[in-house]
Amino acid sequence: MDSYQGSDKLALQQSIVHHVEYTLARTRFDFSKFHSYQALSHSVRDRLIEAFNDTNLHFHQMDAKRIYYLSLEFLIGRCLQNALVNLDLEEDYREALMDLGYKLEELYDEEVDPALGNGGLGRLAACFLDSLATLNYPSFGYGIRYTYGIFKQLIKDGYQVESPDFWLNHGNPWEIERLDVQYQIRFYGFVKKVWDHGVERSVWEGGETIMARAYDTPIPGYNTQNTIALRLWKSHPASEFDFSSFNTGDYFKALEQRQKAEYITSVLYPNDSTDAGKELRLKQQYLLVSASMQDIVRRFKRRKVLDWNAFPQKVAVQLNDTHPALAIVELLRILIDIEQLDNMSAWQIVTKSFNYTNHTVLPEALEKWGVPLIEKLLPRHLEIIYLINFLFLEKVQQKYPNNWGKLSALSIVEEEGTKKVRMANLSIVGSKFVNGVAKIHTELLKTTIFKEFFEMHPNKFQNKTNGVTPRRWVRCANPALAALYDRVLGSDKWVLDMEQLKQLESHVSDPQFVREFQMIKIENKERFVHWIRKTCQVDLNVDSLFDIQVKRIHEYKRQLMNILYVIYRYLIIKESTPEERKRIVPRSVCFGGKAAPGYVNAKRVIKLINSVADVINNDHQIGDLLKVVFMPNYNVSNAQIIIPAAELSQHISTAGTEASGTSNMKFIMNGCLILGTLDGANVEIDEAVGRENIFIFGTQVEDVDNMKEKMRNTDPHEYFPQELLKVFTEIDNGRFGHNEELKWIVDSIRYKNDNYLVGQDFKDYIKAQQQVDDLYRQPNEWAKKSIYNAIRSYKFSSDRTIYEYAEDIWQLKPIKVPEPA
Ligand code: 26Y
Repeated sequence: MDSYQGSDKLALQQSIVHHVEYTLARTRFDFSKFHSYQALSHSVRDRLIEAFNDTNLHFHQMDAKRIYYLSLEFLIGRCLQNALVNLDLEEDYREALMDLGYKLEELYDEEVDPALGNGGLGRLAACFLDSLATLNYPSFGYGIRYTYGIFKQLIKDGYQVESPDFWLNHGNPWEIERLDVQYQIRFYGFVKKVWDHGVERSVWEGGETIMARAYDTPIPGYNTQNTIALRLWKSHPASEFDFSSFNTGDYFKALEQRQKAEYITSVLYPNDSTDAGKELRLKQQYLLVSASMQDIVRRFKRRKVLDWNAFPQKVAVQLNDTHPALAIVELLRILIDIEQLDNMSAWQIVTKSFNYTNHTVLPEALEKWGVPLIEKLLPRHLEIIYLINFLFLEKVQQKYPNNWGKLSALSIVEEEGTKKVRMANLSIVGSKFVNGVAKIHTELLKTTIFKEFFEMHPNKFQNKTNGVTPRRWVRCANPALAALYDRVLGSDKWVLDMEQLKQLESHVSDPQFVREFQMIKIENKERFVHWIRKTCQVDLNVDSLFDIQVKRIHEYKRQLMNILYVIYRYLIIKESTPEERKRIVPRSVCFGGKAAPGYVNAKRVIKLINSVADVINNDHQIGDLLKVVFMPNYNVSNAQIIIPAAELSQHISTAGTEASGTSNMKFIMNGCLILGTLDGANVEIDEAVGRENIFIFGTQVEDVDNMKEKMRNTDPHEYFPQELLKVFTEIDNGRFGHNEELKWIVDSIRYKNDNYLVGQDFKDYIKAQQQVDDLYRQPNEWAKKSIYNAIRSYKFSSDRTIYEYAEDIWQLKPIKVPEPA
């Protein structure tokens, strides 16, 4: 891409050397690898900022409608390579650095991985930003600049140990601190009613105020000047000092107050399923929505004429789950209390501007905040929530007179026990459109948790199947595959239009093409082996089948079923005759993922995996036939090494529990076969790649309730198949260590409820695993099927997803920023 500063080799070298001297204050003869990374990043940052400024100015001049993606999480991963690839400067910088004695790839590893998210939801937000920028949609991401991202996972003695992720320790060249963009945020206090020209008005006063300050990370699109902002808020003390403490002479107390303000955005909550319900988390949510809505309103008010009715034509807000749902209430408060609109006009504007994406049907993950907490922290917001609920329940009453069942299901306020605000109900009522993240998930929303809402407003509900960006997940993570595509397709246009991969269908019968594809997989496997040796001190055999399950550890995702099967496989090998051994397909089974710190069963699964790995990897009889690895600290950067090396990846949640899954999409894009259940996006992957190119097993969603019923009514000895009982016995007998916890995790399905149907699905899982082995014995057939996965993955580009959001939900058209002259 063109730059005002030039992008020839000499200009790039000069800019790097300039930053060594003037940004880092080093001499040009004395700088380390890390310094080179820093100087390089600053040089790239300069080019990003040019495009960023052009973009902001152009959107302003065009009075563009913008989409604002509000999310408590953005898992963007490393920025340097992504920026170079999107700006098309990777080759130029590689050469420029070579002369200075550095290898670009080595500098990539110097960057910390910003990990401001838990998992799928946060990573989805990051892929969406890449697509929004690439497709030239005027847009902003709004989130929180946590001082500590998701914890670093260490494994000690087989157990997960959490350590803080202070990612800003070495500075962050990718952000721009905006000292001039700050908003006041209030907590606690009281609501005063005042009469103003015969109208009663509410004034929220008192309590504590702090400031939210903006930090912008420019997000470049691929092959376009368009560069959008990820605007993250950090809490700061209000500039006024706490004079009361100060005057009473309590200087330290006054300073302490200031420090408390910074605490609000200090840490990301590491839960991704059970709601923490903590006051600090509510403060984080409110800080994000208040700062963002103030920023959006300020931008809207900069238009030439102030016409509030035009607001929905200029603003579309997307709520990434219910976490930022208070934005609905905050915008109402701003419109009613500050801009002095009447209630009904304000409500009309709000309900035309918001949309809500749901990411789960699991009841324990649905957010509810106790009324007493909201009343204390946000007294005016509670009043407004009651107002919204009143207006809405009036409509319900009109439509279904005296139907108490409907009223209690639809109400925003849950009356049983301590009163609670149901954030999903608030989000649905306040939104124009509500969407699920995969076909099966959206159908479940309509027929289960949001049934009553769907019956009342069928047109509010849409499906938007998730997607992932091919820039990071193919072009950056798998450069060799990208190069093959470039060469065979004659250009890099596929990066922007994944449907071009269809043209490769005919090449599957070309042995040369298949061979090249296989070679790329082998090289990626070698890179992975090297990385595993370094990080886990385990030697993997490159010729073994690389079988991978990486995702947050959860009972519903059934990592337990995977490791129990590994034990079963181990026992088979142990019992096999020399003749049988020859036919056994060598496997390397790799797990990765974090458990929420308070999730006891998830942590025990990690311990079980490590205990099993210890025994199997050190059993000399087994050798290369089976290896088990738990890869610590699964994150975006190591996903970029793991995924391209995978041959089989497991997505084996109980049907109806995984909303979509997104790594399944990354794996197929990299030519990996899926072993999975008909759950989440697997259902659509199955349709896209064809049943002959995927391993599907397990109970289907419509049978899950019956199977659970059966499980509850059957004696464990009859319910669990022999193959699994045998595995239980080995664990009981201490084959993997005499550790009570291993027994407890087994007991959690054996004597409690096997709610996720591990026992029910185990036999079918074994069968599917045998099909995997059978296919792997025919390398050519395996390769062809993996190619079909890669070239039929185009539907799962986040470009397709974002285009659908823009057309069906946001009514948004692209605006391309002109290239510099
Ligand atoms: C309320 C709080 C504790 C909370 C925080 C984070 C609750 C949930 C989450 C994160 C949820 C999440 O990551 N969900 C995943 O979203 C992906 C993107 O849509 C889906 O692919 C995936 O199936 C879903 O589990």
